[in-house]
Amino acid sequence: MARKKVALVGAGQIGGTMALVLAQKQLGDIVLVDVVEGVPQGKALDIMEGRLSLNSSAVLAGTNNYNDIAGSDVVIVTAGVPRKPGMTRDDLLDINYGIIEKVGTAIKNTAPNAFVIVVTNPLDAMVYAMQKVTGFATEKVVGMAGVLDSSRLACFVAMELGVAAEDVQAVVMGGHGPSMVSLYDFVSVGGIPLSQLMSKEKFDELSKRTAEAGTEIVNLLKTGSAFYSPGVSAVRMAEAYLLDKKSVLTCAVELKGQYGIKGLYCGVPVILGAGGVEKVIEVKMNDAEKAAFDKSVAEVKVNAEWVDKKVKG
Ligand code: TXD
Repeated sequence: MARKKVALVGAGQIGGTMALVLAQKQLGDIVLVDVVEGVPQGKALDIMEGRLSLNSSAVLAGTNNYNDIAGSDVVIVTAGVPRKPGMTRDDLLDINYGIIEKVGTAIKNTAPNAFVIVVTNPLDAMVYAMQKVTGFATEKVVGMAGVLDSSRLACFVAMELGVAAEDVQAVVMGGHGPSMVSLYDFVSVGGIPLSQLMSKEKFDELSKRTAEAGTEIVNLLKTGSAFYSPGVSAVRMAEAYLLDKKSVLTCAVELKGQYGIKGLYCGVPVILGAGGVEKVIEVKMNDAEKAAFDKSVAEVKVNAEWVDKKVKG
């Protein structure tokens, strides 16, 4: 069976992190694409030279030419500008839309069968734009945010309870912004419902930290935003597709009537496998959670309408 091919469009902080993790997991050969001369080439060669210690035979290449995306099975897009302190994700809307338009056109022309994972912020708007620009089936264009946000909430719960991070499962839904919704009843600690281990008040504190976790890291780093946890989160989605894992993950996908929403991308639990988004899972929320989800979706809708105007030109 021919090796799979993964294109990483954007070879910056997240792109480089994904390249290393993908090489370690040997999920396929990797092409790093960027507009900056030398960066994708240098990062690809650097990881290649580490393959002995990585115990990996993955082949990596770097390029400044979009044509090298050709034939990719998966394309993960981080091309864009990250936040600096004081910026909101929405401040990136205009500049990153322009980049997504360029990159989406290249993907449409060179990798028509690819599963496209968008990471670029503001996430819900950028993945919506990617699907519009490529015209790909919505099942093959998804956004990475919920896997990261759920992982952040799970991390804070694990830290608070003093338990292993991999034993905590959590679900964060809605838009990738301050209005994201952390679901108390959906957190399990080794299969034990969180409500038996932590008060709702304490959970609400952790839920607030989760919604602000991206900003917390931007303020610490000062030069950019989080990249290790976003990188491994996007790789987890690519792995679900490439290995047909049927993973249950919260991803930004287009809703077609589920949750009473049509034609909008936002974060909900889905099954990811070789068919891309194989199923959208409609979970039952309590009234407060549903109201918070609807509020978050309303904010996503504002940016989607902005994208619609841009796409229509
Ligand atoms: O959960 C999430 N979805 C978010 C996403 C989590 C963290 C960061 N989030 C966003 O990802 C962030 O706000 C940015 O919009 C992207 C990428 O973040 P990263 O930290 O990787 O930014 P870098 O290091 O600046 O890398 C971006 C690269 C950089 O090397 C640019 O030269 C390149 O993108 N770039 C391009 N590559 C290809 N084609 C074009 N047109 C292009 N323009 C810039």
